[in-house]
Amino acid sequence: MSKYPFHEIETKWQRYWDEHQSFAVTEDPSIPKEKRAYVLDMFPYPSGAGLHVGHPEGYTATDIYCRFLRMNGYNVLHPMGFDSFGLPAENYAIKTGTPPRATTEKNIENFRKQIKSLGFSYDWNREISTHSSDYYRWTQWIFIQLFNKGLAYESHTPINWCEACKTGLANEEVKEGKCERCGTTVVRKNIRQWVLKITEYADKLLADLDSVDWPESVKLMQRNWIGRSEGASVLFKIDGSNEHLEVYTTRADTLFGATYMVVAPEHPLVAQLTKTGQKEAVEAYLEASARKSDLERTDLAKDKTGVFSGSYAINPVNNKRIPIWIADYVLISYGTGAIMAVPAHDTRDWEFAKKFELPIIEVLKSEVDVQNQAWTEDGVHVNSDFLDGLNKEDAINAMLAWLEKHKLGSKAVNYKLRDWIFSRQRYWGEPIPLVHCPTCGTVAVPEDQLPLLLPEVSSYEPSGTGESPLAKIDEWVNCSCPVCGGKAKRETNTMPQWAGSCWYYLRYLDPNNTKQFVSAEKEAYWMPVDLYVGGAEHAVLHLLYARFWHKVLFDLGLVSTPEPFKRLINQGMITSYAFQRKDKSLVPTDMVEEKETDVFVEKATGEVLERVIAKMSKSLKNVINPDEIISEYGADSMRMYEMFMGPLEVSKPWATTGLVGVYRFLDRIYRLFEERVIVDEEPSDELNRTLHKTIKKVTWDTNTLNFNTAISQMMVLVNELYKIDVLPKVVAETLVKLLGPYVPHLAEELWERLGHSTSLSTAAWPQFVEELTVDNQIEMVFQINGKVRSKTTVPKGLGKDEVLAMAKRDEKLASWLEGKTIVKEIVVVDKLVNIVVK
Ligand code: ANZ
Ligand code: ZN
Repeated sequence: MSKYPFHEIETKWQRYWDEHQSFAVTEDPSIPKEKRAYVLDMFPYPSGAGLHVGHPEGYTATDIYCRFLRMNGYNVLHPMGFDSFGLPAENYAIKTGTPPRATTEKNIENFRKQIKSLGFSYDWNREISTHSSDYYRWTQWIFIQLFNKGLAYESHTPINWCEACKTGLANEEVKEGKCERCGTTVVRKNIRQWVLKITEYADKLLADLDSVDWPESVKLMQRNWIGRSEGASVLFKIDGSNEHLEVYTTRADTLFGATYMVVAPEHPLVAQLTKTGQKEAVEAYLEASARKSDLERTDLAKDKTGVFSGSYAINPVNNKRIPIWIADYVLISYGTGAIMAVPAHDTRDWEFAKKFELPIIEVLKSEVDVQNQAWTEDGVHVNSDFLDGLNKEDAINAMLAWLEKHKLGSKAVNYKLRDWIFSRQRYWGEPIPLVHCPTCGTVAVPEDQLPLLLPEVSSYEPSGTGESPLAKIDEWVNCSCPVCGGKAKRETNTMPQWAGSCWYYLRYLDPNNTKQFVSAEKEAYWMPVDLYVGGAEHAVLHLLYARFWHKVLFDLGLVSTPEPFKRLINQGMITSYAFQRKDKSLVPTDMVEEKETDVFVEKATGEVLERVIAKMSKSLKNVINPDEIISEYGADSMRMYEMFMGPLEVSKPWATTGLVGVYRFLDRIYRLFEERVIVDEEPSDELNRTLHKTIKKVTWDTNTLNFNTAISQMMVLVNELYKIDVLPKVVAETLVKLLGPYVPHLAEELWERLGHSTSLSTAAWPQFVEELTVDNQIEMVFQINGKVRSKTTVPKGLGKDEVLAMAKRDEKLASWLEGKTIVKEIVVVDKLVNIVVK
């Protein structure tokens, strides 16, 4: 068996593409807009661990699509770069003293080499790294545009703080109360920070989701994160004072059931509401709740806590005096930070009322006793005066009208979305280009002084006090004010890692422009991104932040489309098999033995283990290293296997046996071309049909990113070719073209061997003839008295008389008809003829 020399082939063609700049792309004005495509991958963070198998999955998918589009006459932009600011390099610097720049650049080298070893058709002339000053100069410039537009402001409200990372975090970076990066429980800390007014774009961010072709799940996550809520703001007079307490409610219809009020511990009126006798209790309570995270405070399972303020409010609809409590299940950051509590119809209020023995009044006819449990569904209103008899929706409208008439309330809209906490108290990020001047206030660094370089430091340790390591460098911090020239100090916070990825897709369009972040012509030539592929974990982080910046740039007239990414696809996760004991604990793969097919036992104990699907992890020793796979089976096998595993969007377990199967398939193709004589002849009718069916299916499936089924069809064709001894040239060439996007190295090699001197990547995609792709021959069944007596193949759509005549001429039927009388003739077109005889 001849060995398939993938190693030489792959090295040869990677060098060829590099030398010939095969995938460098320019803005050719003669190509119309609909024949241009911008296909984007989520760029990687160059971690020390190198590429993992998840990266090539998305990258292969986009690469196949790009190569396919090029062969179909498209001008394709397909760039790659590195998201190279970020905490891991900095944490490594703290541990080892290696500067983050050195680590990052070494990692980038490695990543680039690994990515190149997979033969992706990137235009490497456009490579960018977010940590390079040529790049972050423009990240800083965009920040200044936001600052000048009033979209960046300094804030002192408590923020999420990770004690381990020693930095503030955005709400989006807090997952179930923990730091998204390190898992430490997030606490609240009062530090000065820079915040971006993403909330100003809440409505646009929500509305424009309807205009993009994205997975519904991602749109839903963004909608929920933005969390638009429609309700009413209602004013409650504070008894014995001229002040009002304003609440936000989605259930104005339940006002007659509001039996108490609650304000958040941070509410500005707390001090004023607290009566002398309650002072000590309130202060103790405020202190205790300050130590809790939002999650602990709002967790439904947690016991409700609170303290009475000593004050009362007047319920505007019935003038009843109701107590005002302070409780931390009400968040200061939502609505007005105060609520009217309706314990009969809200679970949290009900729990609170039970605990503190507050009255519970039913205002919707309930199917339960509201003294025993809250009724949160709809019902006819009761105990509600002018609302009695109305359902929820009508009652809300009636109450709103009443409130507006009496000037006690109005319609209101609220969002869950909070402004984006944008500053980090860390070293390895873009310095925020602002200067604090005692005379002029906070001013932006002038454009001609950008980039504001990140200074070299000797210690990367964050202070933990809320200042970045930059604060320790006096020569850097002390500067002169760009406005008045007086002594001033630089802002020492840095930007979060998300900043660089908010606009990188724009820099690829014009990576070397020293005058602008992107030229208007190039932006208009390519944008928006036609296809964006990446992991689902970015649904509300990167993808929301990038949309926000893009919309700001759009409003400034700096980009031409309101949305950056027209179509988005989330690749599924590549998981792995793991082995589980009866007690559900997992056994590292190297301690497992396959006794017989699909029977796995733990080596040490002999316990039979169940094979389950799990995330790849170091501890389970089931991490697949792409470098090893490539060196053992080749990049083409790796590419094709990852596409053959299943639909792009679903998560699927890695199985090396599957990879070997794909490798064998490629080996079979290689040998086919080695062993078969290739002749300039027309293929047989049958082969020609298989060929055209294959072209049709591969074209369709590649265009719709259904790569796994396209590969299956190519396998069908190759099997057919193994049945014949000589290979018609047109069939051989077509097969190579179809393989081109999938296994570009092998395909280029075979293309060259077929006598071509130019790269396959510029060849035209094969076309199919529709008639040849439909089955024209069908099997016709001939029956006598309902019993099948003969079969024959006939052209599809043959008329009744013709098939009947054929049946009567059929030799096998002759003996059954002889001497009989035909009483009936039944013909079902394209199916059967039944002759009834006596
Ligand atoms: C009275 C009421 C009666 C409510 C009822 C609900 C059910 P969404 O839909 O998420 O916007 N609320 C308002 N501000 C709050 C805050 N800062 N912290 C905690 N809860 C707050 O939720 C709006 C509802 O959440 C509001 O409507 C309010 O309770 C509560 F049968 O008012 B409702
Ligand atoms: Zn000044």
